[in-house]
Amino acid sequence: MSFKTLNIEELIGWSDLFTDEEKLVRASVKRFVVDKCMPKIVESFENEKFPSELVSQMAKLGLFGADLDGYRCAGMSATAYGMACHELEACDSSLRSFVSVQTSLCMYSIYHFGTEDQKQYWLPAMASGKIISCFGLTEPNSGSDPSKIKTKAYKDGNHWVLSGSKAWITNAQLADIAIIWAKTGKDNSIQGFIVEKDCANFSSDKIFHKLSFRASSTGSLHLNEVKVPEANRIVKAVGLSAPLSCLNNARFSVAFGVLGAAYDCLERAIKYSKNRYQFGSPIAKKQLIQHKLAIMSTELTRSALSSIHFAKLKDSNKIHPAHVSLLKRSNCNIAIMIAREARIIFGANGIVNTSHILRHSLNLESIITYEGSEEIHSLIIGRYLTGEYAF
Ligand code: TGC
Ligand code: FAD
Repeated sequence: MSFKTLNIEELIGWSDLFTDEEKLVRASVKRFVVDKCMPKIVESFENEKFPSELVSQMAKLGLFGADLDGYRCAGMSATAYGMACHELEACDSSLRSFVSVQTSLCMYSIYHFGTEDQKQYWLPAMASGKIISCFGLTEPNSGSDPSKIKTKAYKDGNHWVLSGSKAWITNAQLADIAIIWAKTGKDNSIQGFIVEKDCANFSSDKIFHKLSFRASSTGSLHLNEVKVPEANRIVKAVGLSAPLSCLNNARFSVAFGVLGAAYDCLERAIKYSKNRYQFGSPIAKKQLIQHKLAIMSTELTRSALSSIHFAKLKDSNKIHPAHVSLLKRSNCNIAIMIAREARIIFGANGIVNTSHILRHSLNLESIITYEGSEEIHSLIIGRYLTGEYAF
């Protein structure tokens, strides 16, 4: 009997759901990843060094500010941007995170809450990759609960004076500017500021010994009476809802990204199973291996299709924070399950960096925590379903 196998792409069957532009974005990013990123990633991960030399090419692909309109941004659909994140993370989460932070957290903060002057000044330079940014919300004693941040800002003439520390900040050591969230005024309301790296008394430390996100720059930021001009206050970024709306946006890119890591693990696991012989036949012939592949591909397909559904809602401005929590939580759980199963299929070979499996798993261990942990997203969904606050 002749039998035609299906690849993952055919099984998910999502290509007809993409517009020509979305297909083009995905194909261009995939080509960049295969040609330029994959040859570097093993070394970057081992040397704990983000491959900064790729930034200008990311900018040329329109990845910075990808889903924003104007200001030299590409104005892509949510699906196109999501698929760009998918392809980047098929190589390594650090590449997607770099883009999520620059685009969905920092450029979005300025785009959505900044003055026209701030947008004109910062966004084109950020879109071109000439200005790199980081997003400072988390503090050493305030992670899941950002309402308790301690960083303070007070007004002094035409300046604001900021003091405090931020922890676990992606791009901390690479960034030219940091979007810093601080408490202001008598009511302690949260406010966003653009802090430039050369400001006096502003410093950063690298976090060493990470076993996850080793190819990403992660660090702390320290502000000791840092003077920031009034022109760098993000005027409309007031209240906790401001950083939380930036998080909504970035969680969406994370949700698409992690499926790229899962896709890569599944594709490699299928290929490996066909070439690895044990007990006289390829392990692909073993029912227990096929069962794993069936579960992995079923869950990936479900996640991929629901991601496209929510991207369409995002494009039509109908997306709700509960949708984003559902998608981020579910996709991360599925991705980590797929990466772990792929590692098992690879046996001992799965722990070697050059097999690209365990690196994905280790990165996903961070992603299940950052941008709202698994537990926090359960509680967000639970709150919307019941009306009860259980944090
Ligand atoms: P709560 O009382 O619920 O809300 C305070 C105000 O915010 C509004 N709001 C939102 N607005 C927009 N989007 C959302 N998703 C929102 N959720 C709530 C809300 O309406 C209210 O507005 P107003 O006008 O009435 O004041 O706030 P809460 O203190 O109870 O906290 C809610 C909770 C736990 C959900 C929130 O604190 C949370 O999401 N915590 C997780 C923190 C987090 O995700 N941090 C991420 C840091 S950045 C990062 O990890 C980057 S990793 C690198 C990468 O992205 O690649
Ligand atoms: P905690 O909040 O201390 O939580 C510890 C555990 O308790 C978690 O399992 C959590 O789910 C659980 N928990 C907390 N509250 C509850 C509750 N009410 N009920 C049940 N369980 C609960 N932050 C930034 O601001 N900018 C960045 O660029 C950034 N990049 C990051 C990059 C990496 C690689 C990592 C690992 C983190 C990054 N973060 C960043 C920080 C990230 O957002 C926080 O780690 C995350 O919000 C969780 O905070 P925490 O680690 O302090 O954990």
